[in-house]
Amino acid sequence: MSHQNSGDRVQGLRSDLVRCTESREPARAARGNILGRIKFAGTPAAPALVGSAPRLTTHMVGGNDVPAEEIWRTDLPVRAGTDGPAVFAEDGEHLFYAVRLEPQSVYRDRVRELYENALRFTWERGYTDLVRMWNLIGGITSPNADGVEIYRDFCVGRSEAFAAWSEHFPQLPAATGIGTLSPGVDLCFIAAKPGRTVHLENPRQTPAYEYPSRYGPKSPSFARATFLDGQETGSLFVSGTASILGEDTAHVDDVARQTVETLRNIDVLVGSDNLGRYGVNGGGYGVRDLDQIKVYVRDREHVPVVRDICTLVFPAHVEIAYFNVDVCRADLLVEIEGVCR
Ligand code: 3EB
Repeated sequence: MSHQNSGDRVQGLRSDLVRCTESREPARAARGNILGRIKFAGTPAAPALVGSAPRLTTHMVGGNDVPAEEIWRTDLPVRAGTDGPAVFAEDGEHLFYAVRLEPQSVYRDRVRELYENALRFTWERGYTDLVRMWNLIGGITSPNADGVEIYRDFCVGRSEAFAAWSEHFPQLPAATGIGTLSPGVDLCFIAAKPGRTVHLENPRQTPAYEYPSRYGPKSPSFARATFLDGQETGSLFVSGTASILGEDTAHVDDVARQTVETLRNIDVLVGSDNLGRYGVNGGGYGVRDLDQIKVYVRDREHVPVVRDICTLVFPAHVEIAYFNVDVCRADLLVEIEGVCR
């Protein structure tokens, strides 16, 4: 399979990650039509159409931190709308879909329903290939009303939905599963028309969907990265990545070593050897090619050390947003995601 030489290239999908200040309205600055926005805010809010573009709001910014917003743009004309409580926009090549699940005593059944509705909607509009999903989960490592950790509770419902839709969506995309600062689940994703995606695993890590049951009754449903073919070189969406080797957390209680191991995991994931295994041509990437970076840090006092390491590794011009939120295992101190283009 070649992803470099097809003549008929679809228009690209671009994103910006911007810090929000009141003096700067980022949405008006850049060219293109807005497909979707993810606002990392100081309070939770329902998804909404804002200036006719869908926006997910998630409570990830506390105290004195500056809110951030990720904006997905396309060159194609966009049509936006609602699907019950969900908002969406599509450009004929890409779909952005966002929905919020209010706090539940037990999440499983409502997560399954939410995901099934989303998958049905996506399939019916012809976006057969999932590209990138974000699962932003309040109280992610706290117990639900039955004493089950909310992340594990969530994973059961998500897994059941993907099982029910496995004939339509046989492959899992890149994803993030991370904590937020308020109860409830914020979900959004990007899907594409057929034939442009390749989903990748990491040779250093057990596929998440094969994690053993000691990490939860149903394994997490995601791939380590998804390549989306497009203009020029395409985009490689890197899932939330942590200091996991095989299926085990490495460097418990050492945030600096967890950060370095996470960066090494990303380096191998996006490298030419790994891309070659999946028939994704081109030179491959290194961790320094990661852009639109989000760094999630569990403990506020760890932010400076994580920031220092990231500042050394990533080029100065790259946008990096730091969020002080829980990670999905109590012993994971840091998680990093981004996009290589
Ligand atoms: C891990 O590698 C860390 O449940 O959607 C990363 C990315 C993680 C996505 C998800 C979870 C998810 O298992 C956690």
